[in-house]
Amino acid sequence: MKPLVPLRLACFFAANLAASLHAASVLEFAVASFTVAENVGQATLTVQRANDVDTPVSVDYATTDGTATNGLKYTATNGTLAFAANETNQSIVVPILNNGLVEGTKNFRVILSNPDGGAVLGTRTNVLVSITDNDSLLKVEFASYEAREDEATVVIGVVRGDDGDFPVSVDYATANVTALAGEDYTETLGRLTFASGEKLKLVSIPILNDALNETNKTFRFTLANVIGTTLSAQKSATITLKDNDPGVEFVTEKYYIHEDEGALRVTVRR
Ligand SMILES: [Ca+2]
Ligand SMILES: [Ca+2]
Ligand SMILES: [Ca+2]
Ligand SMILES: [Ca+2]
Repeated sequence: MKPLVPLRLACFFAANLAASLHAASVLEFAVASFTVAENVGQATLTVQRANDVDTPVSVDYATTDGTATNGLKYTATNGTLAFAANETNQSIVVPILNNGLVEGTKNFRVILSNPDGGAVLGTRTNVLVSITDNDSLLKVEFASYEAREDEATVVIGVVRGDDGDFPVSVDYATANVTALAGEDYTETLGRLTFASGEKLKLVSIPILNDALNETNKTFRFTLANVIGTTLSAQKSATITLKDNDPGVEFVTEKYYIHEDEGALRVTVRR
């Protein structure tokens, strides 16, 4: 009978130890992945605790780059979450950075570490945050334009497709194909600057008329050196100048004459 009391004590401590292990605060993210649009300002991530909620505990957190880069797509963030007694949820706020670039979805992680106060980490020790893009490409509005040579100008549209929160600028220039600058049109070049929110810019290119009967001629209009967004593959347009001058032609295709008439009158029309 002598060992009875120590055995009882041992059982008592073992039961208490098991209970306290079982009841330890378990800290983890509420979700394993989280999606946020690049223009919403911030991602708010919840860390939750289960089991023991009476004990004050804490846990560290830090972001780490995936395909998203700190300073470009989000702002690196770290710190310590302190759970007071009876607190079951804490939030981590990570600033998300908008831009005008077309880049697809990019991601980073937020990772928990160093649980303190007797807490342990659950299974969701990190969360993958995916940042969706909201921009599309800057382009020439149409791939081809037509104008008669006696029209004063041809007007080319340049359209931006990004969300428009930032200024965008791009170079433009004309180039000869069969139409020649100075003869068929006036060389036109410069840099367009879109203000925030401005979606469309128009470029007028002067057309030069002449009295020559010619075939239709073409020249190109091309964008380059964009800043603030991403340039489309549709960065050029072909402009066709349609001649408006009649040539010289016979009034009819066939003429008949008797061999004894001596002369034939052939009429030519301009
Ligand atoms: Ca954007
Ligand atoms: Ca973007
Ligand atoms: Ca003409
Ligand atoms: Ca002409």
